[in-house]
Amino acid sequence: MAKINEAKYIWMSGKMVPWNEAKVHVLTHALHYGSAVFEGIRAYRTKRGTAVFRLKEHMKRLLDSAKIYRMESPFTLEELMNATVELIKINELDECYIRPLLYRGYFNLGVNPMECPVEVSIAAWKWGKYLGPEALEQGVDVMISSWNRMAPNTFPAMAKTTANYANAQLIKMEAVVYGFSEGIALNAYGTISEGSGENIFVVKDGVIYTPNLESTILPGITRLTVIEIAKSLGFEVKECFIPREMLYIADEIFFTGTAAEVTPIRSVDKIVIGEGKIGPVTKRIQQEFFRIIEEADERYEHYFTWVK
Ligand code: PPE
Repeated sequence: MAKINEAKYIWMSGKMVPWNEAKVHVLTHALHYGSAVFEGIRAYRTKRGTAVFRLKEHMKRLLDSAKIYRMESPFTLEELMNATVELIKINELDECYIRPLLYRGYFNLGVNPMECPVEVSIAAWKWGKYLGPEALEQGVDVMISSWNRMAPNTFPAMAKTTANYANAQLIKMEAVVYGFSEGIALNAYGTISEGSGENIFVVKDGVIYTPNLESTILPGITRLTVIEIAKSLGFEVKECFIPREMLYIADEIFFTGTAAEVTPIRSVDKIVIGEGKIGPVTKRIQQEFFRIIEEADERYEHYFTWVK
């Protein structure tokens, strides 16, 4: 992977700070105890200008994640949304990935985070294809991880906390070391949860399945979008528990995520899925996803927050 594509400014608790000066103290609470929540958002260049995709839903999820961890955001939903738009403008980005972070800052150490101030940063930069340049067309090869997702009532999966990504890193590193693009984790019940940074969908006999919220997943905003798109195209979508072996006999499988967008999976544990390339249902949904964004389809106006 190439080095991060530096932009000019990072928004830090209300100020536009030059990229190289956007620093924290080494005793920042979040650095020691995973006391941070974050988001990943994309802004796209559409035919009607640059727009942030589902910004409100992402910022709501950020504040929900904070609430679960008893963190009070010093900024409102509207302030965070406005800061994001201002940041994209000042950096003169026409498309980018956006990373808001709410974290416990510098004051004292010890597990109890309550006295540490809650700080907020938002960064934006250009980020290419998450699972490699050919992933969207060719599909990716994945493995079932030997690591499970968190058990219920341990680390809440519905909170997008940095702490959850310790588990995600174990899943991702194992997959990469073994020569795969990504790992899929089972949950504590032994059924499918999600990839290290993506939700998962399975197509079997024309029906689309995706793990339910009880399966230990992040409630993905791309997942939600894809469910809406699939239903609008006339597909039946079932949110349910999915057994591991259902992946092997699926007609198609694909990942969804802000970074991964809609990425087909062509093999799992070296078992070829369907024809071993992007399948017709995945293709239809992927095309519709990118069409809505490229055209900034007015029927989906609520998906877009305009930058210019
Ligand atoms: N599950 C996990 C564990 C996850 O991290 C993501 C996003 C998703 C599902 C999909 O959620 P959504 O983006 O709302 O559709 N992962 C983010 C971070 C990836 C990273 O490497 O960092 C992302 O895609 O931005």
